[in-house]
Amino acid sequence: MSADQERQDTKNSTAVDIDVSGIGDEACRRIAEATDLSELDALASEFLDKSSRLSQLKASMKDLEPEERKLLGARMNQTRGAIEAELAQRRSTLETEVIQARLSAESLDLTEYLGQTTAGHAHVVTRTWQELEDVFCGMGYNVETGPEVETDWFNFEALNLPPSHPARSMWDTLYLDTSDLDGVSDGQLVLRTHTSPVQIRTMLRAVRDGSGPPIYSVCPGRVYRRDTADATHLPVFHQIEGLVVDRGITMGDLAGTIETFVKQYFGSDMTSRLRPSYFPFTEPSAEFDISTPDGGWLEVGGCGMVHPNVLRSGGLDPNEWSGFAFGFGIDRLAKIRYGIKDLRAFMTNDIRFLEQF
Ligand code: FA5
Repeated sequence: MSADQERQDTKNSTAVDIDVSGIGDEACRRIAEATDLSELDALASEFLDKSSRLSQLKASMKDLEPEERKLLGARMNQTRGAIEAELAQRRSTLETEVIQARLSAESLDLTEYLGQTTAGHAHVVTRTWQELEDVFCGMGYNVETGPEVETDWFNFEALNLPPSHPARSMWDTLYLDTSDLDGVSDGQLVLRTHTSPVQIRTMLRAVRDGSGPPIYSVCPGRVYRRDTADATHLPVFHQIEGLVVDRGITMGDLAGTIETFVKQYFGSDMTSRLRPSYFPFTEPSAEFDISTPDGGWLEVGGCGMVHPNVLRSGGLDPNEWSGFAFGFGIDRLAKIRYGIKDLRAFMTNDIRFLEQF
């Protein structure tokens, strides 16, 4: 090869090399500046397709010396690799940006700012429930719970109310449709009409786990009746049940407990009285009333000495143990305490009513 020819080839190979670097630099710069995926796709085909400048340069290398072709070929592959890497990195950045933009466009702002900074508080019935628990816990009572769906046995039979006992009509009962339940005959499941079934559950559990008697417990909870809502009745309301079982418990203990509770909850100038009444699960039974400032009396709940048959249902020997029980309506108590005229106000969820308490 002549010196001239050699100089010419060197010039050619250097020119190709410069072009390759220039293309690589330009490609990387434009890829880094691409603002969306379609622009990136266009750049990928501009710089890597068969018709790209790199491919054209490759074709023009056929006239170079093998050694130079090899060197430039390697350089070209390197540049191609760099462009591909730049494309992949930019693609991943742009894809992440697209996802983030979609997420922030689709996210819902569920905070409702009403321009007020006051916190809410528990419903007045819930607060009354909690206050009652506190009073009885302060007197040494435990808090018990029971299910709202009860068996006929717990709700009635174990409480000395066998099937077709006339006193069952004292509670307008909601029965559950059990036709889909294997082995449960109709009329066996009820929405509990009172919290008294928890008396039985408490005694049975105390006997089973050996924790009692003595038993001093209260059970607040929701109860259900087929009562039409009016100023003094709700079909779904709340009761608190009290149960004491110990040795030598008398009606005097019951009266003293009620009086202590009334003074603790309503104030020391309030008093209580018992009036004879009838409940199948207590004998003797009474209604208890509290005094009103105008000298009258308000009925609050029922109570009495636990019937021997009820103690037996709870697994206890009535010759050894005696006890008293009481049950009253939490909603009616809140009504008296806060001077509310109509029980239905508790159910309306009218914020103007609720925020007064
Ligand atoms: C009972 O439910 C008895 N289990 C109470 C009891 C327990 C007596 C232990 C003896 C021993 P009664 O059906 O009277 O009794 O209901 C008790 C209280 O629940 C009532 O005094 C009243 O305060 C409240 N109450 C009854 N029905 C409704 C109603 N529909 N809406 C709101 N409160 C009610």
